[in-house]
Amino acid sequence: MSRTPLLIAGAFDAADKARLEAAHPSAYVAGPEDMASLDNETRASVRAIAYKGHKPLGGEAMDHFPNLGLIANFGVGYDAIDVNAASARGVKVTNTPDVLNDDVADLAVALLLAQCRNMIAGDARARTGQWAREGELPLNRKASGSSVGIVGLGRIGREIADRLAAFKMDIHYHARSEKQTPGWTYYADVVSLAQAVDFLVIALVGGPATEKYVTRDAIEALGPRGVIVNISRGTTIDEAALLDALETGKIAGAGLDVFLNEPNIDPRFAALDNVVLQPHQGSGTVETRRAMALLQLENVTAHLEGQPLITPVN
Ligand code: 8YV
Repeated sequence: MSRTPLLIAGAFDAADKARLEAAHPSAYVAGPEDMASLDNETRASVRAIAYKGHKPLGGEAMDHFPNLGLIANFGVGYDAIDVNAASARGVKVTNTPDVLNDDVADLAVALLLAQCRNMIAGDARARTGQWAREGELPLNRKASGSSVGIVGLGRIGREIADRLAAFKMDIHYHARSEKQTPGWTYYADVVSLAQAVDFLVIALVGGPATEKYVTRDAIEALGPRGVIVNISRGTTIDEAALLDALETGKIAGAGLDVFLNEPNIDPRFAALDNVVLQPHQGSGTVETRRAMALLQLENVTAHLEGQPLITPVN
C-alpha cells in the first residue's frame, strides 16, 4: 500500500499545499535538490509529484522514484521539467494552460502602457512633491493607434493581440505558421517583424527551442523608438543584447516580467530608467493562482485514481 502517493515539491502557497495534502497523503520537499534525502520507503511510495518552481527537474531526480507516473506542473510553462527524460521513463507531465491567459495578457498590456506613459516616474512625481517643485511630467508616448508585433501567437499571444487591437493598434505577428487572423500581418521571421513595428511583445513558450529566439539583430531592427515587452521567459531573448540596446539607446525601452536567473536578475536592469520591471507575476492574481492550483490537483487526482489526465503535455 502506497503510504505517500504524492510528493509536493517547490515553493507552494500554504493554502495550495494544504489542499494537496488534504486530498492525498503526501511528503514535501522544497525542491529537486532535496529529493535525494527522502527515505527509501517514501521514494518507493511516490506515484505523482506536484511541482512548482523554475529549478530544473531532470531524469536524475525522477530516478529517485521507481513508481513515479506523473509530474503535475504548477504553471503553463514546463521548461523546467525535462519532458523527454520523463517520456523515456513512462512518466506523464501535465501543466496548467488557459486559466492564466487573461492575467498574463493583462500584464503585457499594463507593461506596454506603463512604459509608454512613463508611469513609474509619474507615480514618483505625484508622490514625492516633485510635481509641485518642478511641474508636469515630460511629455511621453502615445500607445493607441501604433503598430505592435507579437512574437508567438499561441493562446497568450492571441489574448494580447486581441487586447491591443482594442487599442486601435495594427497587429503584426510571427509564429511557426500563418494563422487565420484577417487584418493581421504575418512575418516568417522576427527581424522583419521588428523592422515593421513600434512595439514588440514576446509571448513564446520557453525551453531550448526558443532560446535567444529574439536575437540581437531583431532587437536592433526595432530601432530607437522601439519598446520590447516580455512576459514569456527570460531565455527567449538575447538578454545581454537587450541590456546593451537599452543602455545605448538603440531601442527606447522595455517592460519586463521575466529574466534570466530569476530572482537574482542582472543588476544592469536596476540602473536603467527606460524600463519597467516586474518580479515574474504574470499569473499572480488570487483568482488565477487558485485556478492553477485546482487544475494541478485535478491532474494529480486523475492520475492517482487511474482516470484520464485533464491537461497532458506528453
Ligand atoms: C509560474 C509561469 O508558473 O505558468 C507559467 O508558465 O511562468 C508562472 O505562472 C508561477 O510563477 C509559479 O511558479
